[in-house]
Amino acid sequence: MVKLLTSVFCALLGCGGAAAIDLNGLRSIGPVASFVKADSSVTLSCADGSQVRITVLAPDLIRVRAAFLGKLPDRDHSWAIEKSSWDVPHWDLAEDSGALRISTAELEVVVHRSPLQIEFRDVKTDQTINADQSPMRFDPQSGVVAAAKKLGFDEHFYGLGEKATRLDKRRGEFTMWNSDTFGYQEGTDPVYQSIPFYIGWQHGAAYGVFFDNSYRTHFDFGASSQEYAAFSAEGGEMNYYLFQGPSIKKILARYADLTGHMPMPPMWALGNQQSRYSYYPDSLAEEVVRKYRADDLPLDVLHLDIHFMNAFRPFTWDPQRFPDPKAFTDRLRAQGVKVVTIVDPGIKLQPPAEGARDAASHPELAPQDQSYYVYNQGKAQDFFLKRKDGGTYIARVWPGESVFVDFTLDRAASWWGDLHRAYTDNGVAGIWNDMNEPSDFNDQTGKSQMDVVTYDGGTYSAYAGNRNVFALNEARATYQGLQRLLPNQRPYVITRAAYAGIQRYATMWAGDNRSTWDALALSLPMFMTLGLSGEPFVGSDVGGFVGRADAELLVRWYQVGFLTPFCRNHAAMDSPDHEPWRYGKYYEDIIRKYLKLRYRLLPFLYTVLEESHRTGVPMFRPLLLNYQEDENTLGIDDEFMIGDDLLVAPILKPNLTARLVYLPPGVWFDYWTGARHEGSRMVHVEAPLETVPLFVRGGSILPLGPEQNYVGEKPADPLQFEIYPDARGEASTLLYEDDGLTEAYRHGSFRQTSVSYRHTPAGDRIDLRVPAGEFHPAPRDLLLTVRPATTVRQVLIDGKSQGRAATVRIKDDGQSHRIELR
Ligand code: MIG
Repeated sequence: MVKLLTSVFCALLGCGGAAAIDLNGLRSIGPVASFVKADSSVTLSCADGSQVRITVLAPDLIRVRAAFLGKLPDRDHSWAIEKSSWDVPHWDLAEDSGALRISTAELEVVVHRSPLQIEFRDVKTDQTINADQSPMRFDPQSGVVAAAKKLGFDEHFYGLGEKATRLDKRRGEFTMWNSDTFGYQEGTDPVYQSIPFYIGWQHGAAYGVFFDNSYRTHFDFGASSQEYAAFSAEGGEMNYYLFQGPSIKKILARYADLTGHMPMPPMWALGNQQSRYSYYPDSLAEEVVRKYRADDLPLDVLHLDIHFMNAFRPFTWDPQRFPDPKAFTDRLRAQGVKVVTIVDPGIKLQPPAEGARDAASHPELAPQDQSYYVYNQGKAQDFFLKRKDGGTYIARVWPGESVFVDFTLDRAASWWGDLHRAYTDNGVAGIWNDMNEPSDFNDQTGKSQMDVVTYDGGTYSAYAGNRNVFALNEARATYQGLQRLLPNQRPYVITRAAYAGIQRYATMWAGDNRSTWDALALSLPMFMTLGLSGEPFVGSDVGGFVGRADAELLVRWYQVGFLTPFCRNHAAMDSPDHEPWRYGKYYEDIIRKYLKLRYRLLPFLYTVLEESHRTGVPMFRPLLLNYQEDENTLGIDDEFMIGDDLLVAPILKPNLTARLVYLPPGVWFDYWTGARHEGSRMVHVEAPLETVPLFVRGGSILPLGPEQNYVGEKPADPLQFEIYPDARGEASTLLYEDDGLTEAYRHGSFRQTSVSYRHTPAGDRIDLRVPAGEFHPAPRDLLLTVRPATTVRQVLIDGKSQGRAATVRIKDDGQSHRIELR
């Protein structure tokens, strides 16, 4: 009975993780006995034979790596790390009897010799940022490693990637173990992804810790003690990076340097997307698109879920449901709609029938029941994961008994990438990676897979350290395959599971959420937290996956979704339909209004997307990220910001038509009414079902394009700039544009348009500067309007009078111009 109750409880709350590691049962590393200084590091030898290496990577980035009771291994490899060689910055080493002191321009690392405790200090403020509460610990039997840091009385914690909890993680306890958590809800832990990176905040200053260990890890932010925050792993190395802020944006930029920047996705990835489990046959899928177009609803992408495959065999098409996939995708493309297909990692275990052969060309369209080319090829080349005893690891997923590819094997990874020809040859534009925790119906805990080994650079390393990087390596293989198959096109990959570094290859969606108000509310802190963990392109199923969304919930969901990077309506097989039109015209009209606004905002959204690519700072942000010195923002996770300029305070409960909105310091404008508000206070805002409270930051200039029903349907002509002055009467923007599709942006083919505005006693002045970059948009007009005033004024362009107008219209001729309004 107890067992039954526990398992019901766990099914509801998801007790995928073992209980947190008890630090008291662990042994402490010995004191420092001697040390050796090298070019960028200091290696400590401890009295117990342990070794610790402290490496200076940048003035604000230090790596700590420890081996217990022995020397550090020569092999130093992590799938998460993009940049492993750094230009050594200037640093100094000083020592006294008590400690070694490593100092850079920003940090001092004090290594107390006995006991060995590491303390990081900000050299500018002379404050301790982060300090060991006790020496690093380990268990020689089990392989557990752990570190405990002093917990600040006012310390708050953010990050850890995909976590089904609120924004501020202080006093929380979390596990990383990629898990298929259907219908998860607040408190379920772990979920699909493992991003062992967090940010600590205290008195306005932040630091970051990336515990790069892909075993099952645990984080305890003061849940079990008032005295420490701890991180531990059930194996692998004690290996972490300390990032000095104090700005969170600076930490995220460094984290992106270390683990990789998100490449620009195609611009149409920002378009509206539609899915369900599953649309088939082809005629029904086309009916969905026809309905979108007939109802004047924007749509860029249609997703095909597992029923499009031939009996769930990856890299095939069902010959009855999709007899001519190329013609099908062509017809959709003619309407501006791209097709994304799901790819599951489970390859059906299907030895060929006697004498059966695979088709020489387009095997993906062949019947497969006698012979399945993917299984045959993988088997022949020995690409499937095995157990220690040499037997193939056989899982159970949609096709029945299935095998998984060892993505750490380069040849297997490139074979996997090339298999996507089955889709790209048939006009598929993007790939959706599901079930890649990997999910195995036989055992979702991973316990019965512990003897699975992975090639991993010839080490044949254990599953325990590889499960969490399975999806990362699958995404890498997929991304690189798409690069080869669609040369000079930006790959578009969506993943469910992940490890740190995933942003280099894939965008994400948050798996099997529920069609509930709680799930909608939970999605906000989840997106913010992902953004604070290096994943800028996020979203979850609009309307919710599991269960039934009613019309009100669906509308409110779109009032969040219309500004999430990934905006896709999706539903489970047994969930009622909830496409935008399913509840009638009244609701559909509201949804259309938000989808249209998303497309009008594309110039703005794309500019913020490029900022994410370049700087690692996410699109979807907690207020905290933009206002980290304002303590009022520490726990706000029912409002969000897109970039620096838009603030959204959605309605997250039924039957509510008004709410309180906290506005951070500065000036804010109600997007709908133009009303001006002073910040640093709560305002009460009306929010009937038609309206989501939406504010524009004073000081910003919002670029807007035309309404369109898919990306690229119309040129951005006229391109409109709405000017929202700050308290000093100033505003500015730097619009980013490129071709939206190819890699040319990496080589200078982009355009940055700078617009700035100043209010003076003599009148208003707007400056357009000569744009930077080599991308040249088609000829177009620019419209400039100062909000909220719409009064007609005398307009002068470069000193010449243009008559009177409320909106300035000017040719975008690539020259600089001075505009005066009097
Ligand atoms: O739950 O492919 O999260 O989006 O529709 C079954 C079928 C497996 C899980 C994904 C979901 C998808 C579904 N998949």
